Amino acid sequence: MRIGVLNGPNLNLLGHREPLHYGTRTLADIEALLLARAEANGAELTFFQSNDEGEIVDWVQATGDRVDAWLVNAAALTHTSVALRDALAGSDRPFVEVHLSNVFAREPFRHTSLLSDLAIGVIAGFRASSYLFGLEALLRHLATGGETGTGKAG
Ligand code: CA2
Repeated sequence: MRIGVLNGPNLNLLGHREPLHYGTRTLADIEALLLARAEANGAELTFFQSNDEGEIVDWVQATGDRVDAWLVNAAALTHTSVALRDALAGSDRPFVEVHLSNVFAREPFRHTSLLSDLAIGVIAGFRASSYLFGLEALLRHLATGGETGTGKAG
């Protein structure tokens, strides 16, 4: 299984600021945790982070044919980006949406996601572990032929 791991704007700052919301691990720490878990499950990961919406859409377009699924923390683009929504839908690959923080315990504008209804499922609030739970959910979804979640995007 090949999985594209997408991180949106400002997540390059993880571990350096706002630990109350986002924990103390850096993005590199999270990628290392994911790699170890993926390796144990025979999965291959491709990582991408950008602060630029257009670059993210380009990456999804360019990578879609080479992955089976996505693990997505779109950060602020979660709440704003029709372009990313359309790119993920257009990739025809299932995805799990993850968030470090519990977005529903925060400002109202973070309660809306333009991605969630296309996702197999959403995991929020477990800091770095959200990514690990998301990866496990995705691998289980793929291994069981899509029996978990709605699988609307794939
Ligand atoms: O909780 C999450 O994972 C979020 O996707 C993080 C986004 C936020 O806009 C979403 O509502 C929820 C923000 C990522 C910003 O990351 C920073 C990390 C350290 C310092 C500053 C920003």
